[in-house]
Amino acid sequence: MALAETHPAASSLPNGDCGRPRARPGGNRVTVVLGAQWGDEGKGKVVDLLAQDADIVCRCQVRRPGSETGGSRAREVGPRTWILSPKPGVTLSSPPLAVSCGRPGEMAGGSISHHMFQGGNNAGHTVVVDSVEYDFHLLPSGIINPNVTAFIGNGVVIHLPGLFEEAEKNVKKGKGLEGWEKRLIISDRAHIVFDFHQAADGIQEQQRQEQAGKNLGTTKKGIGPVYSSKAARSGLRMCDLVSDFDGFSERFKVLANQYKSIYPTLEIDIEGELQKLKGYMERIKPMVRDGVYFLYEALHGPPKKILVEGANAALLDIDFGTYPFVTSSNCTVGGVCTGLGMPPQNVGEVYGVVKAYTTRVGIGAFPTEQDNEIGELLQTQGGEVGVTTGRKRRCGWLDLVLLKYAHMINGFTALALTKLDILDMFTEIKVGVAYKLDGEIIPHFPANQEILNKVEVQYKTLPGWNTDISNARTFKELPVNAQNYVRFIEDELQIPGK
Ligand code: 2SA
Ligand code: GDP
Ligand code: MG
Repeated sequence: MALAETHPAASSLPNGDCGRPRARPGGNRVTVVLGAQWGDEGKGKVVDLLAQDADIVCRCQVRRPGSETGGSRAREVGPRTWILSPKPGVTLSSPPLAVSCGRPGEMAGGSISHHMFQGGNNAGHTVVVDSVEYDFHLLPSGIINPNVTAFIGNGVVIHLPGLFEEAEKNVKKGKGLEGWEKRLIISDRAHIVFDFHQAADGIQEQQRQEQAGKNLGTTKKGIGPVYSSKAARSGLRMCDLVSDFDGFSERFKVLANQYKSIYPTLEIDIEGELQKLKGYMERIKPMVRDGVYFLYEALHGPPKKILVEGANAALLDIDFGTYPFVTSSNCTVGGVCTGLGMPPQNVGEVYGVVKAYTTRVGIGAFPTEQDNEIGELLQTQGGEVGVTTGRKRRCGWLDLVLLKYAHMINGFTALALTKLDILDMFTEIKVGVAYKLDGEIIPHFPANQEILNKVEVQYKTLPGWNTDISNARTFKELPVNAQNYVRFIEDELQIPGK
């Protein structure tokens, strides 16, 4: 596999799908960025890199050609190789893997978004643009760019007070968010998270703790309850809110009363809530559009570079994650089509974002977890704290069994490896390569959590590099042991090149 040696300044995105616009039979293709572990891999940073020249970032940002926020620039350095400059950060690439070893915040300046086709304000990250720190949860952070239109797809669940609070908080911090309402498009099919969904999330967690002795460790943002309402066909969507407020009010009352009967301690001021929702309705109405037609036009209109970003990650996927310790949406590639309303043939590149070690926030099995001083070191050096809840993230070694499983589901066409610099201080680094059960290697990533809890991990130990790599700008500048770590991951995962 050829490694990047030089970095000509040809400004472009790293692949054909998100590179320079050109007409495509069947329409434009979207470039997808997905978390490959338990979330917080640094998807935002990768999106920032890819978004430099993108026209649309889905959940979704529309960037018009030529627009910039003065931050990092993606530069093509060969087929499927990329480097980010000028701010530290990134990338040292060997196709199809991109390696990032910058520091948090430094790479910001361009658009960074956490959100898109699924999830809600459970996800979150901090973006630093021109030394101003913004917090994003539901809003795609690309909205900081005045030339960007952000699109929130139908698979996303929206808590309206949370959305406005997030926008207002960020507006106060700097000029970036001014006029954000004009740059946001929300699918009319997106479901609404009500305050009682959030309250019910808290009650459910308390009940789990009392009844089962443990909870799920949710963010209490109402994610489980609102997706339950959606599946039960009693949920309310943006199109209901903005079309006929009387009809909406009737259905809201029915749903609120259902919740009150399920959770007798739940207090809901139905009339007060409706009054507040009416206020939000007036503000949100101009942003609500038919998301299917919006995206269809983007896919079949003039050639565009479209970027789709997933919230959360493969192992938190409702179907493929470590159920029941998962979120309530599909964070894997299938969710792109159902969460935006587009056919699979328009899916182009699929980037799997992989942290150079593993973290998990919340409860659930974590085979390579290091509940010891190694884990503490990763936690402190990596600044591993939940952006939404402030919880410490649990930390452990990289787990290739898990990553191979995530790759089977997502079919990654490229990997982006982040936070390699956090491993700088280790003299030796372990990587989980197989799981054993009762002394026998098991050939798969188990679905059953009791089994996953019991597996014994087989590790390969690699020598560390004990060098500060945060200023490295090319793959060649990485210490040889760091290069070997990267190559080992590449070889093990065998993400196919093009
Ligand atoms: P939920 O709230 O119902 O989606 O929680 C269910 C599980 O999903 C996990 N989850 C997350 N894991 C990593 N990062 C997330 N976002 C925040 C962040 C987390 C935070 O960016 O740091 O601030 O705590 C996120 N959101 C949900 C959650 O821990 C449960 O295991
Ligand atoms: P996301 O949810 O996947 O977008 O990730 P988060 O933003 O929640 O967490 C990733 C954190 O790691 C962020 O604070 C990033 O700024 C930071 N980060 C991303 N890439 C790197 C890297 O290469 N090195 C370091 N030190 N930090 C990074
Ligand atoms: Mg995060």
